[in-house]
Amino acid sequence: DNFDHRKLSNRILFGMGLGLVFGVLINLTVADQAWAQSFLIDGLLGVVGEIFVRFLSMLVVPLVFVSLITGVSALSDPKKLGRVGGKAVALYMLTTGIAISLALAAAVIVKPGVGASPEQTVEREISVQPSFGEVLTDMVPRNPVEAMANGDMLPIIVFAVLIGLSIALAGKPGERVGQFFADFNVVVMRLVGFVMLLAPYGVFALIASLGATTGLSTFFGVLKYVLLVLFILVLHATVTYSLLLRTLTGLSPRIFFSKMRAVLAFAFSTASSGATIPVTLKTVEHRLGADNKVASFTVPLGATINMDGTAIMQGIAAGFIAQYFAVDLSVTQYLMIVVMVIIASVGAAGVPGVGLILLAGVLAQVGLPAEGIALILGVDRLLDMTRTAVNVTGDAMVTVVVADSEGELDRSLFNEKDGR
Ligand code: DAS
Repeated sequence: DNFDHRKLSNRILFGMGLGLVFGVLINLTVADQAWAQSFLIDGLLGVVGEIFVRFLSMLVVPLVFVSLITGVSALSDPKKLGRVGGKAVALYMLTTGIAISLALAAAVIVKPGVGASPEQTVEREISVQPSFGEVLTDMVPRNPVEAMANGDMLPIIVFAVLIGLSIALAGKPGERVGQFFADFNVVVMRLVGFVMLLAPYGVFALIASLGATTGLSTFFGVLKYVLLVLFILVLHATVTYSLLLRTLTGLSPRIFFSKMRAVLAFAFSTASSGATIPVTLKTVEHRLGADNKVASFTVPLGATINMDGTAIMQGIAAGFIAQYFAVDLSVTQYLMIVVMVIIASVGAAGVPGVGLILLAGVLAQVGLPAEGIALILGVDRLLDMTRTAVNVTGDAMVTVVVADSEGELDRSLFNEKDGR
């Protein structure tokens, strides 16, 4: 590794703190002045933040493609791949099921939508999410290069797994190609390290622009909704994941979360599970001890199909909107919401704001007015950042559990104090 993780994590958190102070200062003093908007917010902060997110996104497709081929081709037998995939999908569905159930229970008990008075709504185009059948057919790329160009994660995963499997079964030529990808993987991982060195500056800019552009007034009318989503997000991440990690592996959740600091900071700052994949992958492999054979598959898969944080927001938002429009949801409708949210999270790519767009499909399924989304639009950026951090935490936790169950987790590295 080309840097000290602990030092970097602390510098990233410092960058976030400084960014928040700087952003709030701008918000309280000059945010309403044109020069501040153009030079400071859109200029300096916007440009630095966007460049940082692009550097991360630039690495996602090459890293996922190369590490997945490396991981799959290194697997002793393809049956193991099936077990790893099966366990990962089962755990991803389990944690998302728990998440949406917590969310709906909370919405029914707390009733955030009753008596809410959100700031005026804005119209927004509502895109329909893919049907389950489309999600399945879209998994097979018509043209793998097109899938890579569009950053469609699932077809890239399918293509890379097939390549990896054929390398494992192709004898001598396979060995040579496998070695090439293994070396390439080391190179791309090294590049991830360099990009991570930019992180303190990148997260500073991203958090500062959040602080500078968030109008507190948008929160007042829907504060119960915001606080309830944040509460359930933290509850799910700390309780559900800790319980699963402890009961399924006996490993310490405290060590897990302390080593996940940098990943959480990236996910929160970028609000994109996809862009955070390089950092999630590097962390689960080099600090939590999960072997690439497992992590290279479960991390990109999780970033795409496992979105517990998103499920929590969508469950509470559905409850909020139903209550706001005084619609009494039946048990069947609640079950429909659970099914739709889980399907929506499978098809969604881990990019900023995707949870809110998919919410339209969930609402439509249970006959709730899609314009209800406009009620919670203004506060969604902060919630998106937080739920993305939960999404990636779930991906990392499941990766550690699956790796451990396959004997592919270096427990001594997991328990090693930080600072490697
Ligand atoms: N921002 C999405 C992600 O990257 C989550 C969401 O929009 O709900 O996971």
